[in-house]
Amino acid sequence: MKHRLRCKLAIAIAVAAAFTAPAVAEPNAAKLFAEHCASCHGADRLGGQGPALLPENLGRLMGPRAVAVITEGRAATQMPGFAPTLAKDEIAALVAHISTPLASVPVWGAVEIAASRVTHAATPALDRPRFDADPLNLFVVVESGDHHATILDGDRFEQLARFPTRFALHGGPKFTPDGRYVFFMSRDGWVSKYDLWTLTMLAEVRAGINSRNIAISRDGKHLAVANYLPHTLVILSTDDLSVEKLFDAKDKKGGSSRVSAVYQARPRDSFIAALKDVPEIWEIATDPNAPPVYTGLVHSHEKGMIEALPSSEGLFALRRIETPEPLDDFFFDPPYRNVIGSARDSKAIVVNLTVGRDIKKLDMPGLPHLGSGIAWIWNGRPVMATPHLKEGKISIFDLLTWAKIKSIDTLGPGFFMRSHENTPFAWADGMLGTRKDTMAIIDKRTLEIVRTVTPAIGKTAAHVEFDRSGRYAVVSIWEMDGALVIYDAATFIEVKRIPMSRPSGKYNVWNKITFSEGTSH
Ligand code: DHE
Repeated sequence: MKHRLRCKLAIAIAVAAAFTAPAVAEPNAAKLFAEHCASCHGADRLGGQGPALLPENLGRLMGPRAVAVITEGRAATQMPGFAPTLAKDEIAALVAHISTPLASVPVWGAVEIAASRVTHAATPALDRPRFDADPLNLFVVVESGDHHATILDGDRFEQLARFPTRFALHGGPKFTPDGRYVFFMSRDGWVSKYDLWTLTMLAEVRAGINSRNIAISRDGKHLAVANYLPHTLVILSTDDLSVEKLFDAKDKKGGSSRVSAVYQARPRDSFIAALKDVPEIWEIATDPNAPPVYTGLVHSHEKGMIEALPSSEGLFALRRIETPEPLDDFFFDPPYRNVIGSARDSKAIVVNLTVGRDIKKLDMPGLPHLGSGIAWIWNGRPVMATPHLKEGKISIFDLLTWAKIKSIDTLGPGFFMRSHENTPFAWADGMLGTRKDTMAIIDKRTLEIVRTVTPAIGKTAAHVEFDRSGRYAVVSIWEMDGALVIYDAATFIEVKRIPMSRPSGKYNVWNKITFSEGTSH
């Protein structure tokens, strides 16, 4: 009897065990992060090639939006979609992980920046470069594949120097007005000063933990660094990279913001900064004699006397321009009177910098890449053209009426568009589409595509820069075993091919220091 009872009990336990679902292990977020995210975003989540992944840096990219980005990837960035690799609960765990504040975010103020400074070499007094190539027709090529930069003689297209850079440079390097020094910035905040006359790295400083881009002042004396982390805009002396000024990026109500980019507005002798999370654009004087911004109360025609911001004047005087919503990805018209910035809901907003307010809202579907826009004169009128990140189109706008003149269909969405004042053609890549190996060449007079070139079948073609005369167009094959392909800009015939490691961007000294029409500034 006892034996039968024991048997029944054993069977009952076995049956219960069989029907109890095995304990499901929770995904290990930290391990997943280390495996899939750390190589780009940093093991400490403080950023590297990708941005820092901290709640204070993610802004609008929290919750479901973060799930969507991890699942599908992010257009126009290096962020891949993880749908094929990660399960839904793993993605949810990662989102929870990156939404958790760090126990402590490192302080990165003027003291830390100064302490990070590294001097590599002294600057010799020279009256000419130590080589015989034209110093104003050099190309600086950023090779993002193995994190190097190459200096090319732009007449012979021969290498003068090649050297390692910091990890993941981003944005255009910036040149002093005489073309002697070039400054680079890495996404993890390092700013490097390189002497193009001696082909030597001079000094470096870490100006931020996660940085966006740099701009140089009109007189070449100051370098502004836009930071996502911390929320600061740092101004360095170009002489010795010491900190001259550090702005906490806060709007007038105290709301903190990432600084998404900073630009030199040459005719205005100022820097213009885009704030990602607050509805303000900043203008910072780089003229030591800049007039006061506001003092005390000012008069408004609509509201009578209104309270103004604290006054500031002279070098680094800060002017805040309020906008209807935060704006990003800027295009400036050539006189720097107006800036167009991307807003939400497929809109762009035109802000007049002279009067300091928004003057127009434009419909801009298909995610235009305004930062890559170019301007020229068409039929006597100033026009701008911009590629779109989500549509195979180039849109052309009249810069006086803001009316859309034409939409040109291309083989796919692209990232960069470039031209030069001495060529009637503009070149646009299609690197975000299925025909990523093509470059559309548009006649700026007829607004028609006149030729499509394919530098290497199946390989990404991107980013064009011209030599100083506009005679040659230089295209990147954006692959680890990539190359620069040099075309005759009039006949579109290839004249030379130079192997390089994912040459992401190339910058001609003359075009940059003269603010050539058709290139980035
Ligand atoms: Fe860039 C320039 C912002 C992703 C390569 N990119 C710029 C500038 C800004 C910007 C504001 C202008 C800087 C200047 O004038 O100095 N880039 C952004 C983004 O917000 C975006 C979409 C998302 C991000 O991750 O930051 C982005 N950019 C990329 C890439 O994924 C690219 C293709 C590869 C990479 O290296 O990260 C890329 N961006 C570039 C390059 C320039 C650039 C090569 C300089 C172009 C020039 O001719 O001046």
